[in-house]
Amino acid sequence: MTHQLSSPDFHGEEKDQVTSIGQIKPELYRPKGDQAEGKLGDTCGKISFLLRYAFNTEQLVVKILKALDLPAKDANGFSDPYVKIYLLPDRKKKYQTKVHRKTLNPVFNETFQFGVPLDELHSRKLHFSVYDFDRFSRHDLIGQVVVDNLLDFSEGSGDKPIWRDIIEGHAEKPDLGELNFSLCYLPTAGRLTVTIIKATNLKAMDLTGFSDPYVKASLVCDGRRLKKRKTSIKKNTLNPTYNEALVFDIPNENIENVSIVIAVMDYDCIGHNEVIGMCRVGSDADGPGREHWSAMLANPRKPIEHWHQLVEVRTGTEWRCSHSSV
Ligand SMILES: [Ca+2]
Ligand SMILES: [Ca+2]
Repeated sequence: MTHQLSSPDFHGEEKDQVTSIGQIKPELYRPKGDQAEGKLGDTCGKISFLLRYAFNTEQLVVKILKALDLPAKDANGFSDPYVKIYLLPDRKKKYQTKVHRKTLNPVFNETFQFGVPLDELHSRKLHFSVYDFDRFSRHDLIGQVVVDNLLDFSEGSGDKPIWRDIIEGHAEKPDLGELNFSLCYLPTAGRLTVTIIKATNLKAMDLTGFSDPYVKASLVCDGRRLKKRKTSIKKNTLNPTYNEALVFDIPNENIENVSIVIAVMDYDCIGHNEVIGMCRVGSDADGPGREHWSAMLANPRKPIEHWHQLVEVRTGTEWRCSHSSV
């Protein structure tokens, strides 16, 4: 069966065939296998911080001071360390320090505050994850520290540095962030509106500890990118809000045969913009991407909103729409 391609977005644009996703080098995204890994549970350096509880404002105030004797994660014999900090069990709210280039003994001196009522303090845990920043691959987890008994610390004046051994942790799933967007399809007009709402907890791509994210959506059919649309760029943030509509013309007879690849990109004024993470929606997408698409088709003319976990860039066949004969 052939599909009539009558709509403007179906006139494939040759210049779109080589996209910035195509230009990134997939070999740079492979996990590094050449590092001598220690055993899980080994210590790998120390970290020091100050901790105090501000009773009047019910804030736990954490100042990350420095780390010592971190392991080298890069071939140059150094790491580019930074620290992420959460107050468990809440993993949504997290902070991170700036990245310190080429050092095993970084001095952070950054202060973060978590709002937590006094009567909850005993049940919360402070969680530090030390990472090695890499521009072109997954950031390596160096190790972690968990601090409990926060109530005990709250009674001190908070001016005495606390030292903890950093324990080598499990390599987590890459933490690229989540994207919230809605899909709305008008069957008669043949119009798909992708409204990019916001993203949270994006991976930091810049040494500032932030990224300059924008979102690029591409209409894909039969492995070909037919059209792409972009949001504006939000500078220096890991939690951008867009509320921007990206509109594609897709005739009703083609809607089952296309997918939308959505990439969250980091803008850079020098060099290539890099992909932070991506997701895909369509009839042949993976679980959440397919469910979102089905919900859109089942509810014509209604915006259907979903959160999507961003995944690493993939190349090749996954982007094809398998049953198109275009
Ligand atoms: Ca590095
Ligand atoms: Ca950037």
